[in-house]
Amino acid sequence: MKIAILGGDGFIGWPTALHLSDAGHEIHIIDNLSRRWIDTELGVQSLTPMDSIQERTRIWHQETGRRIHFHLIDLARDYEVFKQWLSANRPEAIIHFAEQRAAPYSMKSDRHKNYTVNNNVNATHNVLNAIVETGIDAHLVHLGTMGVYGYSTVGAAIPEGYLPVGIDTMGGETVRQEILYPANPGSIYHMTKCLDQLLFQFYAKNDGLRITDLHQGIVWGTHTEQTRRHAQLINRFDYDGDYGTVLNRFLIQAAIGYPLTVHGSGGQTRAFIHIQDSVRCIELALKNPPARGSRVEIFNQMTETHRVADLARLVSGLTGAEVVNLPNPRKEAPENDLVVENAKFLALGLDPIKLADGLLDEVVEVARKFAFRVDRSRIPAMSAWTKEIAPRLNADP
Ligand code: USQ
Repeated sequence: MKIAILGGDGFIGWPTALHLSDAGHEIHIIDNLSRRWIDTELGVQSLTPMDSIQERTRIWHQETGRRIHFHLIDLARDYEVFKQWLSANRPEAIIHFAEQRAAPYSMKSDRHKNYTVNNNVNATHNVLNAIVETGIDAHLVHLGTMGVYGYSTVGAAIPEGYLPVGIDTMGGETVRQEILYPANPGSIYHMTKCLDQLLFQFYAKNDGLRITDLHQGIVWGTHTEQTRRHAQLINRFDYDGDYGTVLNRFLIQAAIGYPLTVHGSGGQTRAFIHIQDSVRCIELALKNPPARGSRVEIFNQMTETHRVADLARLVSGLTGAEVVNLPNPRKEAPENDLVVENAKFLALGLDPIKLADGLLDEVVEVARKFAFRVDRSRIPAMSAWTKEIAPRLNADP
């Protein structure tokens, strides 16, 4: 298949590009390199040393003989350029990762809120608009988030996108139908993914576009089978207070002797998935497109749930790291339960990698190898969800 990977230079985009290229597909990365610019803005860098996208693709060609093409296009701002590219190249599938993906970054200031909304919503709408306008028959696979649901459940499992409801009519009958699960975002970033869902629903209904939305949990790990093949194919690995996600942060903190930064009591329960499974799920979704004219296909892309405090205990037990409970920069429930249905990917053959499988050690090893690159002052999460929370944050645990 000819596949366009929008945001193919990012944390999941890059290993996905390698995985699908390895599987024999023709890969075109479209990226505005914004993630690299944000590193510069924040004054942080990936724990792992990353080469330019051009150099990465050169090494991939040298190692495998396969080419990954790179096109520098800003989807949110260069609609006409993207439309022309689409019209000339006519990919059979488009994978859309091209959004600002950090909740803390999206909450930093009014400017960051505006940027995240403008960038994410425009990028998604431009893709949909351009598919219709060029008339190409591409399956769109979007990386969404578990965060569209909110995380509290009332003992019931979160279904894969759609909630069966019964509506009482005036005539006393009960009509059964399935609705999009009510959106309940916890940050501006998560809110943009909720807005994306409505855009998808409209374009599937109005124009018959074939769309798959992957509601993904928190990714952990860094290597995939392909990124291991050469030092210069290494994936990015974020540890800072804005872009580092909780389990990877704990593993890096443990590796450099920094206390594990639990927000509040650590009673927050979240869904998780290993990066290798993430790229496998994307391939499974590509192989199983919805029929033209059907509703948006939604998968819950996660393999297990864990409480933040339990993860800290696990990492501490593995490494001897100290655990600290910090004031929570976020406005979120101090505790929640979370049960999630994920039967669809399992039925398609996903064999999940679990925390218990021993790959945590591998992440600690990577973290130890590059520990000299860590700026400890960038570890605390300093982006406050509200003006009231800001003064309570403590930079130095
Ligand atoms: N947390 C800590 N200590 C830390 C960092 C985070 O206790 O040092 C807590 C947070 O307060 C939160 C939980 O861990 O309760 C998860 O935070 P996170 O930064 O790991 O994940 P989140 O902000 O939810 O976002 C990440 C990705 C996002 C993706 C989302 C999936 O950045 O792109 O959509 O995970 S999900 O969480 O399922 O919505």
